[in-house]
Amino acid sequence: MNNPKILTIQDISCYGQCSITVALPILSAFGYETAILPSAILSTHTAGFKDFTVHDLSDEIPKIVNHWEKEKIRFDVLYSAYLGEVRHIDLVLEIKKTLLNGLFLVDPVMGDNGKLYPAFDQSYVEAMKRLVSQADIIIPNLTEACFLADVPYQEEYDEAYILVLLKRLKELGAKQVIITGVHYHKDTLGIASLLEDGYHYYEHKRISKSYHGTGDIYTSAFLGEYLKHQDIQKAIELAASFVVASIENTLGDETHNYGVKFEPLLSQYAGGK
Ligand code: PXL
Repeated sequence: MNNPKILTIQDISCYGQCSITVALPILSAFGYETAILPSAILSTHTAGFKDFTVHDLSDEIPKIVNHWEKEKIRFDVLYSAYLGEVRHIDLVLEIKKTLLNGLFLVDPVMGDNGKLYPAFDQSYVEAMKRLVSQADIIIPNLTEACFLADVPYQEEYDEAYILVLLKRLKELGAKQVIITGVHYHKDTLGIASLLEDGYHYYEHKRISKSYHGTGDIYTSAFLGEYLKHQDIQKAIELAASFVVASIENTLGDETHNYGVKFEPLLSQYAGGK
């Protein structure tokens, strides 16, 4: 795709290195024009801070979309991630119909480590199933895959368990499914996918410390790489290397426990289109 115009819909967490503050710099480093539609403004992300503030933007979104429609603005890529409320999911589905002519990428951000994030409940999971059913590519982590597939989350599992998840997510309607944070061995981590040409597993180094926001970095880097190379398997691998490098760049700084320091790596990593 030449000069794709991207729209990303997700929250603005003002502090904490996630969502739009991650997606924009990464996609910009690839050289892509990226418009934003914030679902809500939060003081921080919800996973590691107490008493965060939330200002919902659901009422503003239809006004913005109406204006864009009048201006005949259209997008080649729609990338949705952390939204916040069921209403946002319906708005994204509407925007897909009216403003998108191209790729729909959904990162169904809802939880981690077997649990939903504080803002979410089962009604959000059910709505998210409707969103992923419309997607060309979805990138859940293992927790999100389990909630979407109605499969109990397990710490220990084998390839057969992951294959069930992948197949169920494809049955929901997603065309290609990529699950992050899958491990078959204790010292490695990897990405399992069910793509147009079947099942793949890409294994990489496991770093024992985990940080917030790495899923957002992964999906944003994946999108950048996918648009650049038009090769989904290559994008899966290159995005994983970027996340590993970003985590390694953060290890050792004990004061930094809310996100990862990916920014210093950006100029070398993406290197324009
Ligand atoms: O990194 C995903 C994310 C995005 N936005 C908000 C979050 C989280 C994860 O916790 O809380 C508000």
